[in-house]
Amino acid sequence: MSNVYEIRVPDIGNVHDVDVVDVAINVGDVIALDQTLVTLETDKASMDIPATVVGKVNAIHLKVGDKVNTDSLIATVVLAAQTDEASKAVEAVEAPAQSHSATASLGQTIEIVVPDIGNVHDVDVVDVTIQTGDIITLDQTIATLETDKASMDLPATASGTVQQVHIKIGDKVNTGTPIVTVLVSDNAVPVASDTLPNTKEPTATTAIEVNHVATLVTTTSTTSESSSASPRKPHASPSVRLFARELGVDLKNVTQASGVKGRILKEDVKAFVKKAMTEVSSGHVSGKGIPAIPVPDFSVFGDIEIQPLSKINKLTGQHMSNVWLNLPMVTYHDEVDITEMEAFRVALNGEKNKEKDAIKFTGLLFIIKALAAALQRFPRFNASLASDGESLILKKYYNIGIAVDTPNGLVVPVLRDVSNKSLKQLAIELGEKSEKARAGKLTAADMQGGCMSISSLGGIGGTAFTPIVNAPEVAILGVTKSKMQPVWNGEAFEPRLMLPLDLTYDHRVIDGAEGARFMETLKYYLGDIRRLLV
Ligand code: CAO
Repeated sequence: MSNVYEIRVPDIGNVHDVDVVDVAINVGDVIALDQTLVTLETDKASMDIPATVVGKVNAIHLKVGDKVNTDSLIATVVLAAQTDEASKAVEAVEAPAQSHSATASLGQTIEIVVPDIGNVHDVDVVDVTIQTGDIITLDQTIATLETDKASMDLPATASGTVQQVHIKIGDKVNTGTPIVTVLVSDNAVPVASDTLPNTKEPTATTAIEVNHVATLVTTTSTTSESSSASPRKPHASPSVRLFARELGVDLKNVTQASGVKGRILKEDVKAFVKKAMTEVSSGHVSGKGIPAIPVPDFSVFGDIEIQPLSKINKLTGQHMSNVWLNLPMVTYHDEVDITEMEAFRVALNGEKNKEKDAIKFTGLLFIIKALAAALQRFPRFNASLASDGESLILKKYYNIGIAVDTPNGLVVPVLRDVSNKSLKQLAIELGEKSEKARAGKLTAADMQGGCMSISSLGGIGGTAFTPIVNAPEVAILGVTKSKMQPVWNGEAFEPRLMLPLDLTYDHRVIDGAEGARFMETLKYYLGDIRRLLV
């Protein structure tokens, strides 16, 4: 015998032009007995074709997307050792076929059983798609069985009402195991013997697997060419299903399916796991699973009134909770001397008040300008963390969100391109946006595209607070009420107008020293706003 061996598709029964959906080997690979070489798939079942010899792959004769039949050439292999049993296995499917028949007629109660699944035993039930009371139709998938080499959907062999389901996920079944009792109600047709599988007696261990998968393909494809009424399950080969199960991955959650016909590949499962791990390690976790806080019946303590939350309240609450759970936040407090800035602002308002179209300049406008200037010097503050936590998205525009208090709750309209706008333009825009906000007329576009936000409570009061970052932004500036304070100038105490500032930042992106430097820069501009002109 030549030491070059041709591995061919084993007897796959009564199906033709079966899709190759995965080729798991490359030329030059040393393959082991039973190692999966390729995966084939029909509408209803899939099978891994295992190596029947040990050796080095010399050539591969098919590729993903090809259609193959029994005996199609898969690969030529230079044998490492003669493996007679394996060789026999490829040809070992000559035993006489068994045949089964079943009939059902209207009004009759029948039991659908596991069809002849060949020489395999105690096969796992991995899915049961029906329940008592369901109306099922002929060919509808009612359960899925799986070995470590193949999976198959079991189709209904009659239409009717499910009276009792005899199996559940996790059970082990064999040929003839009852699956379901059905009261035949419509379209009940005899299941002809030639639509059930031919089974063949294997002669070697490898052949058992080869024959087994062939049987599964035959069983499922020939009885179920019509479309199934059950919802579509994730498509994956048995080896991928096994792989996913070992990792505890529910394939229903794997949305990426890069294989042929939307099939989930091993790489997709790996990518899913990697993403999940990255999210955990980078803090991108939802925080779900935290026990809820019990709410007692307060009415036992006195009168109460139930006030429904506004839509904005609920959305803000959800967003704030998500941010709180996902971001490690630090708040840095400081104060800045705005005595000169305030003098300028008052003077400006005095001049403007003489005009007809008087615009009110509040301190917030100066803070917005100073913040944009600081952001230009600290690009990490003008950034967002990529969703995989692997990179920073640096923004080259300077849009500032302003938290606005409205009767319906907190909203954050965004002032765009603030570094290129005058104080007057910003005053007009802020006036319009806050008015629109309070009238409940902000559009989604009005609130998108912010780089960093300001929450100003200065018109109300306060000495300090800890604002929550409006993620995916990475920082927020809080402002509370300015007040005159005695400040030591080296020789004496001087009355100065001091403005408290609170800088909360995402510590995954910004470290403490950078946060402090950012604040110093902000103070530098606010301490003498002429510096904004430089
Ligand atoms: N220190 C002292 N006085 C201040 C001040 C400060 N830091 N900030 C504003 N003021 C004064 C203003 O000068 C103005 O004084 P006059 O009435 O004498 O002119 C008064 O307070 C009211 O200012 P304003 O609120 O109308 O204007 P603004 O530009 O400062 O703020 C806006 C605009 C829309 C941010 C504000 O109206 C608002 O809604 N703030 C609430 C934001 C909020 O709820 N944040 C919390 C978010 S976290 O839950």
